[in-house]
Amino acid sequence: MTRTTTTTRRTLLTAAAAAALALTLAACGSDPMPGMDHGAAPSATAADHDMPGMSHGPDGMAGMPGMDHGANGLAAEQGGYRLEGSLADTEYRFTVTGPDGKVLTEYQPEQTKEMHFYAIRSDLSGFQHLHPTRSADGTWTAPLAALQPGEWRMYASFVPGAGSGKGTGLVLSRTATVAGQADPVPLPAAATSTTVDGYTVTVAGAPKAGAAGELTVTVAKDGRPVTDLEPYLETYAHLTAFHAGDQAFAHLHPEGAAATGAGGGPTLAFHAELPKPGDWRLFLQFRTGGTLHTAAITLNVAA
Ligand SMILES: [Cu+2]
Repeated sequence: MTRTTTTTRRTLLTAAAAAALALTLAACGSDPMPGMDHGAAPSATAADHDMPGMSHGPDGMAGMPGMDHGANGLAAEQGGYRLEGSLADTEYRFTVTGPDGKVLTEYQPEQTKEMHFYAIRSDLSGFQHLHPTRSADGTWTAPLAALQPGEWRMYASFVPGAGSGKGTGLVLSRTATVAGQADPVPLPAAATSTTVDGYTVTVAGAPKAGAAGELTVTVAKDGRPVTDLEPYLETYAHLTAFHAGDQAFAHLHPEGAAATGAGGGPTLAFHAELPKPGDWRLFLQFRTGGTLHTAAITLNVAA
């Protein structure tokens, strides 16, 4: 018979909802908007691995085999749909090939658009979000603003209107290199608020990686709540996020009904499900007086 050892039961207090985020307040540095930087347009070269004219190749090379699911926007191919693209100067031209090997020409609009396109540099600077045009043969053209030299990732977010994945949203991406000396922009420290065009944007919520949570965003101007947000893509704010390090992508959808008329704000709630811990760069886009504003803020997501 052995003596029973005394077990000390330690109750670990889970810091359940430590209300305020464990985020450090930013040094309030006015976030540069590199995407809007129309400085020296570097000559771009098509990325090494983004060879145009390879649209019918069977699943080879690019793409991330074995990462069909949960690729977080980092794969060039998913569910049989494959992105091919090339960058020439600041124009990114691309196609999506469907499971049948043919260029996809049918799409289901989401948030009013058949295609949502994003570009971001590997240091998460230079965010661009645009809606390319499609020609009858299925080729998309995205006219980008100036791209600083460096490694970029181009994302196509869409809902196929044909094929086995019809109706299921996909985000595919590829990298592209812009020639020139790349000057890395340090990722701004995690913060709870930032300013853009005179608006102060405050983010609250403490999402955990891989778990459903909520983020709320409050918009103020001159110390007063903003209540005249206009609909932009059927929402009062469009929120996308990119993971520091690997550029994983997330689109945070607003909770509640679609925005129909002007008068949104000041607080907007988003369903947050960020798949990985660490820093994420959030880009919040909202419209007032016919002008689109893009606020950028870093959010740290706990494991
Ligand atoms: Cu879009």
